[in-house]
Amino acid sequence: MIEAGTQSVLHLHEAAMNGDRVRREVLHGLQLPAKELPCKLFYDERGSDLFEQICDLDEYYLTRTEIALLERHGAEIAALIGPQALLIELGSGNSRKTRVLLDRLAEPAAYLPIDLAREQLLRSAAAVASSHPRLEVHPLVADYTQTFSLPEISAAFARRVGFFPGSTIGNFLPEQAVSFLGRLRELLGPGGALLIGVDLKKDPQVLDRAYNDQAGVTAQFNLNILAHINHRFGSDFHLEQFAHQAHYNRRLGRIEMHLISREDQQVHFDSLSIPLRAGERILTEVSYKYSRGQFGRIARRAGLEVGRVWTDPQRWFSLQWLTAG
Ligand code: AVJ
Repeated sequence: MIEAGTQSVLHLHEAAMNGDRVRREVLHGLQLPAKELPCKLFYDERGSDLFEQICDLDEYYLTRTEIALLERHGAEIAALIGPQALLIELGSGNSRKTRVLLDRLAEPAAYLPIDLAREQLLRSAAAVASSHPRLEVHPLVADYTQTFSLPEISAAFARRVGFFPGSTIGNFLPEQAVSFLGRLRELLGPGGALLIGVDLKKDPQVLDRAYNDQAGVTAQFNLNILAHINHRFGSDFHLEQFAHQAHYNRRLGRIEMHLISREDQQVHFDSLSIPLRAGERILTEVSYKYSRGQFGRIARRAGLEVGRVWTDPQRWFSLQWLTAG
């Protein structure tokens, strides 16, 4: 616990991280006929930093569109959330969007940001705590894609409200999205609600540009997953032997991001030697783009009811208010 004056403002919680499970996940993915890596491994310190740079790119319309929606409809959103809410943010990153929300809320009871990137989580939680001295801030280092439980909060709160911005829900396969949202509904409990950012279907050219920026930041972000894995598991991926590729798969309605092996090569992971052919791909991320109808069906299958949906004039991005009933 970190003390500020006589007031305790920041309580750090760490879920026991199962490093071995992540290792097995990576190993499994590299041995599949179509190789893949878990996209949560993008976010080490450097990856989180690169992602923030992506958010500021001209081509990456998602972040600025979502922030504009939060600003424009903040009063209405705050009224829906109501006073004394416990705000739980999934994948909080730098908490830029949270501030827009928190600043409009009536006496929020506590803020519980969850993220895997420990240092960034602590930094942004500390910043929120110092600008909101009456707010209890409970950063939780955890992988929210796995089961986790919420820490005890001493503040009394009226309801739990989840905040899941950025369209990170698009990283799940639709079936996984249903089960994830279902678990989230249980976690939020009766009276709970979820404010979620959902990227919408649009001209594939706009999408291709958003994931293939001119400055090459997304390429660096994609390649960094290999550096992170090398650092964490002692493997020997050579980053210069891989190329970034991202494209919109119209049939599946999703961006697919790959790393393509530039030549025949062997990668060593644990005691295994993994062969990669020239041109072979490793799938590093999928990012689904939903129509309002498609996402509504996913939410309902998870037992959530779709309330207000806010979109920008171009209908590129949506913020949706889902209730747990
Ligand atoms: C943070 C998962 C929403 O899918 O758009 C950005 C990650 N990947 N550029 C997305 C990402 C490539 C991003 N999410």
